[in-house]
Amino acid sequence: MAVGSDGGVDVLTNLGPGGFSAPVPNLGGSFSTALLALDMDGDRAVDLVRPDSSGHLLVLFNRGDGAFEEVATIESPGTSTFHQVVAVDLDGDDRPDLAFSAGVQGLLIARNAGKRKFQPAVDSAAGKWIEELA
Ligand SMILES: [Ca+2]
Ligand SMILES: [Ca+2]
Repeated sequence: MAVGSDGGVDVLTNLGPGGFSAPVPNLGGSFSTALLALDMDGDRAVDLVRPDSSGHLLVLFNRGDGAFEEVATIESPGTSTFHQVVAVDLDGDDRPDLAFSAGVQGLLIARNAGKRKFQPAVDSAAGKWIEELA
């Protein structure tokens, strides 16, 4: 289980029925307002997506042993405020893309280019305040 906090993202390992380990800081150091857990690279290991406080969206790829490595940093020019992040395959290539609401910045879309790479975020709702996504 991953938990966003003011210190970044903490990871609690599932120890079996009814228990988790103590939280282990994993790539901490910046504030997380939204957190998404799913397999972004198709290796069947759950990865994490979270914004930092500097206007970047970070994709932390699961090494397969419960630890995560930050591999992809998606720039989102002009904003440091993220309200919500969702993943959905927007272009039908079977790779989840990322959409995130950024308040006055609108709706930003970052397409998954495969091989742990993402295209730069594009504002898809210029001039509109977007806070919630479904
Ligand atoms: Ca993965
Ligand atoms: Ca896609």
